[in-house]
Amino acid sequence: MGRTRFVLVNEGLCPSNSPWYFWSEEDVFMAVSTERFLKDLHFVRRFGAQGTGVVRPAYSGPDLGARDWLASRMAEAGLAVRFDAMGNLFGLAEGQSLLLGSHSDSQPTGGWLDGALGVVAALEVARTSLETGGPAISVVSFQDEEGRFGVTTGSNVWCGGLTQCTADALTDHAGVTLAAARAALGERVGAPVDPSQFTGYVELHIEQGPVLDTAREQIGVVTDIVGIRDRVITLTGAQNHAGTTPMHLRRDAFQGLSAFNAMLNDRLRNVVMPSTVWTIGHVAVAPNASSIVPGQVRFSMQWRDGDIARLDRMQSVIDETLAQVADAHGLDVELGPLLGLDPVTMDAALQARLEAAAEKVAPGKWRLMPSGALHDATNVARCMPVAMLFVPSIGGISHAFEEDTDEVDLVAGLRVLAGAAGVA
Ligand code: HGY
Ligand code: MN
Ligand code: MN
Repeated sequence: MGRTRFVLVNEGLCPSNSPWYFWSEEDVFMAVSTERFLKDLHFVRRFGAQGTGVVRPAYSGPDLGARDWLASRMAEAGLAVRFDAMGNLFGLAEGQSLLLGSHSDSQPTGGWLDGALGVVAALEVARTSLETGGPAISVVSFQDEEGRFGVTTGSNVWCGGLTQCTADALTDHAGVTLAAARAALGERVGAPVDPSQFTGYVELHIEQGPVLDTAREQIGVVTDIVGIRDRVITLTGAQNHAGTTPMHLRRDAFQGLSAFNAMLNDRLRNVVMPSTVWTIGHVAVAPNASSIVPGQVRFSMQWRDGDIARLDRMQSVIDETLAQVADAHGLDVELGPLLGLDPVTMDAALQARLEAAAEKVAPGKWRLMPSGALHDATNVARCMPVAMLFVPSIGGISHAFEEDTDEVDLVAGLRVLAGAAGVA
């Protein structure tokens, strides 16, 4: 798409003292530069690029490389750059400002847009606002949203949901502590960034689901974000010879996990709604050898729903089923710390600004919708008004190298974000 200069002309979205105010409504323009936005978005993709996706786990070389490059672009735009102790990267406007952003770390095998889209779009809106004398806009790329160490740890610590001390003790699946990993930040770390300098937070993100793509719509204005519970569970039995140990004498940890999973799926049916999800996404079998009865399995147990009471009921079913399986298979159960975030509702005023901008940019092609994915906005809602908007994920695919979004939809998301931020 060539360089297109737009100014979004409309009451409330483009101040009447703007030089473009006399344009008619159908001449929808936006001062943001779609070319510069897309160029930056494809540039950040290079950090950790693998096939069409990225491998940019928190504190890895590619993650820090991307953060350093984003910091340089923030500085070029005239924003004050600051890394906090967790590695959250801020581009700060002067005085009170609206905060826009997302995260730039990725899943172990991540998509190129998950998080990065929101950070680069925020940067484009902020620098356009500086160029056009618009409102004060700050930018953030939160660290470890993808939970290498837990659940959205960077924004969780920043908004006071998790102490630095507790976070530092969290480990990744390889046993590396967050404290050891964040030491790689080195001299980057500056003074803490006080959340009270921001009037609110708006995050543009890909939907990571099939709703918008299936409906051929461009924009989702988020109404609320589901809650999540996540813990690592270890089942320990007895490692033994796979040829000489009779089946009825085995204390096979993998058989225990297999029985647990089957019973859980059956029992949760009475508790869940169609939108409820639960996942065993990470499994480590020890010693993981063909001729050895598994003595131990360590697995992640994650569940999500929009209702706290249902999350609690699911936890009871999980705990009861674990106890029964452990008893039947002669296994010991070790429960890791229960991590989680409660469901949050978006701020009505900020959401209304997104709705108005969506109606201008994508009339008839936007909808209100909940978020089944978790986002930093959940944590940020602890300390300021928040709102979110989505653009479609092609095929509903995310957390995979195939993740993608049509360029025209990426630009629509940028324009709605700018419109809601009052940048024209
Ligand atoms: O898992 C999530 O929902 C987010 O993409 N980290
Ligand atoms: Mn994300
Ligand atoms: Mn993600």
